[in-house]
Parts: sequence; C-alpha cells; structure tokens
Amino acid sequence: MRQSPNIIITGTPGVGKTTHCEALAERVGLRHVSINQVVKDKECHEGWSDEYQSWIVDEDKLLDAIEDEVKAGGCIIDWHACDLFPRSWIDLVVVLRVDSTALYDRLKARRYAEAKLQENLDSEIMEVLLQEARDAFDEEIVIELTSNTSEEMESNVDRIEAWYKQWKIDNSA
Ligand code: DAT
Repeated sequence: MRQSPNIIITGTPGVGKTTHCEALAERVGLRHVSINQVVKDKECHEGWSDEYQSWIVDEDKLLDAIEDEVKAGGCIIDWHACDLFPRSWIDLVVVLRVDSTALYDRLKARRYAEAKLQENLDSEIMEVLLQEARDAFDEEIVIELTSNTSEEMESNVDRIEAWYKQWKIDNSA
C-alpha cells in the first residue's frame, strides 16, 4: 500500500500540464514524472516520427522504466495520454482543459507547424483526452479543470493540494 497518492495530469499539449506539475511538486512535494523526459532519457522509444514531430513511444519499456518509482507513490505524472498506465497505479486523473483561443496562442508561441497546431486544437475541441481518461479509469477519480488563466491555475493547484491532504488522512494507518 503506498503512503502517498499518484496523480496524472493530462490534456492536449499546451493546456498547462508541466506548469501545474511543477507548482504541485514545489508546493506539495510530489515527484514530477515528466514522461517526455523519461522517454528521451531512458530511450523508451522506437525512434522519432517526423510526421507527428514526437517520439514513437515503446509503452512496455516506458512502464518498466517508471514502475518502481510510481509504485512507491507520491508521483505526479505529466503526459498527454493516460490510458496506458495500469489502473492500480493511479489515484487521481486531472484532465486540464483550455479555450481554443488560449490554446492557439500557446501553441503558436511554441512555433508549432500549422497542421500540428490544428490537430491539437481539434483534439481539444473534441474532448479526446477527457474521453480517453473516462474510458480508462473509474469516473469518480477523473476530474476536469480549466486552465485558461493563472488565477485558474492557482485555484486548480489549491484544489489538488486539498485533495492530496484528504487522501493522506483517509489512507493513514
Ligand atoms: P503542457 O505541459 O500541457 O504542454 P505547459 O505547462 O508547458 O503546457 O504550458 C504551455 C504554456 O502556457 C506555457 O507558456 C505556460 C502557459 N500556461 C500554462 N497554463 C496556464 C494558465 N493556466 N494560464 C496562463 N498561462 C498558462
């Protein structure tokens, strides 16, 4: 039984996953597990896709690479997908959502190519990752939070911190 919960922060690229994870790591002391970083550092991939401008992830290798750390608890997992993680590893799934105009500006600032930018905007509008999270995990552990402004981000971080403290109380021996 883990002493601290594991949380996934997911959503379309640009919604604010990394920003939220870094704030929570600093405030709550959760370990930020950036899947992008793990895939790169531990070479959990089968090469680079020019079409998608991202690594082609080897999911088995990735899960092996993070298993011990995640099973120990207290991780905040940062990635745009969530359905590959075993349900037993995860206590809360936060799906961040953002308005199209804000997302457009953020992806434009990252110099995303037009096709990739449009693909991500479509994915956000179609709620692809929210649906993926709801299909993969029990509905009661999936929450949707908006991340349009820094005030919303502050309030999200407060809310996740409060959830974390309650989990610790509920799961103390
Ligand atoms: P992700 O990790 O989901 O790709 P990010 O954390 O790198 O997203 O954020 C993308 C950009 O948007 C970055 O410049 C910070 C900014 N940002 C993130 N969340 C925000 C929010 N709630 N309000 C305003 N700006 C935000």
